[in-house]
Amino acid sequence: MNTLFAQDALLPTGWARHVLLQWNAQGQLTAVTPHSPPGNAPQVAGPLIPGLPNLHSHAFQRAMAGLTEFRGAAQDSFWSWRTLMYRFAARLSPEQVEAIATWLYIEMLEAGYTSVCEFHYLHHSADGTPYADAAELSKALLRAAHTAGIAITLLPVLYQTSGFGGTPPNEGQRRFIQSTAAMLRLLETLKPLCDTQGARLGMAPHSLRAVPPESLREAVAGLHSLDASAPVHIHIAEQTAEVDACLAWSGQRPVEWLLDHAPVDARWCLIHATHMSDTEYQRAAASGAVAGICPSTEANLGDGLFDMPRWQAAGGAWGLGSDSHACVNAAEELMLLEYGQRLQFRQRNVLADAQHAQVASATLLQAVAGGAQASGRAAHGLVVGQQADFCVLDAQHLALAGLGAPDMLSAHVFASHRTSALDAVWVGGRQRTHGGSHPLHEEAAAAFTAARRQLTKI
Ligand code: NGQ
Ligand code: ZN
Repeated sequence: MNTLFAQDALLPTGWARHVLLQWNAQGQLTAVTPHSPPGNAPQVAGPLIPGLPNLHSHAFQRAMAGLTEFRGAAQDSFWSWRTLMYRFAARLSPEQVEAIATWLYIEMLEAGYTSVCEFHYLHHSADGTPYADAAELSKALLRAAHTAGIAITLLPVLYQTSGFGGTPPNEGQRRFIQSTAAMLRLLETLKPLCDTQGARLGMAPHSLRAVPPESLREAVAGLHSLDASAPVHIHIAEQTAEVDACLAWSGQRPVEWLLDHAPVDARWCLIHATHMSDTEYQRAAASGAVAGICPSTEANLGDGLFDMPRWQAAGGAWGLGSDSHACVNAAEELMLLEYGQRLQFRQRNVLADAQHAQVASATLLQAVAGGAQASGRAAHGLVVGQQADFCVLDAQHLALAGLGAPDMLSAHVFASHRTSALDAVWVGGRQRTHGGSHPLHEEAAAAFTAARRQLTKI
């Protein structure tokens, strides 16, 4: 079955009626035709919306969601959370990583994400020595994505120092550390595996704190000689302490420094570009890079708020990530993003745009476009040539029943908080969830629970 009919579908141009979709064996849309008769095509039971690419994930952190919500110091911070996170990361086995990631990716599919960019830095064994197979944990993540049936962009992370100016790494970082040459070898090993699986391979210099200038240059050049269009992601300006340290080191703010010293363009994704000056907003947007925003994690970690109107006025692309997975729900991230702006500017419906008065439609379409760009995948929504990645809203859900299609999406984002109002999710033209649930839901949840029990016993 390579065809579907929807009464309503959210296309990049807006809501359309009576849409017939067709796709080929590669899962690529070959026709998206509004005002069509249904013909023999099976009809979906609710409005169709594009699947959202999740542009930032550290999968293992899903198993520690909820475990850092107690005060441990006079003033807890991002940095005290990070100490706990390192302690957790130090204990993980490859089997546990795979069980956590498999369950997480299933949760993502059930919650409206059809692809994920995995920012993967846990490379070595617990004591910091490399596994016999340097790609051991990368392979575990690729397997997890394959088992769940989510599309993946794997971003092996380069991590070398604990601070600006080449400060040596600390104990907690021993599983992450790699020479640039080792990273380039890892990329070469992974490229054919990713190609076979239909996964995309990119690379992520962790941050300017963790990667010295020469390594940054060499690693990006090495990646692009392997694949000229491969995505590059970097954590850039999440905490004000990081901005201050960068200023002390270089006399420049991190985004400013990056734009002056790296070939930043549309292949790049700036994760947590939270703290930017007006000039940085203008220049970063003009570079073509995507701003990777992670509303629930940025709130959870006390990062600060991104200035969306300023970024949008500068023409900047953006997308969403669930990062630490304190929340795994595409609709909730859209809600939190808008709420942050409302609280900041004391207005309502801040993120509606000229074509779409409904905030949910406007933000979903923009986040799909930016997310697709950041993941380096043809996942730009319901349009010919793109992957058939989409979700069917559950028209029977109490939060949605009886509404018109655009209002159903608004209710999905703003009224169905913490409940799933998705009936089915499709990736590359293949149905991954039925009645809101993945076929491996129970099995994967049990394996995740067992792994988390082992990890929290210590
Ligand atoms: C990470 N997470 O790599 O998991 C980071 C914390 C760091 C976020 N930035 C570590 N949200 O930035 O040093
Ligand atoms: Zn991150």
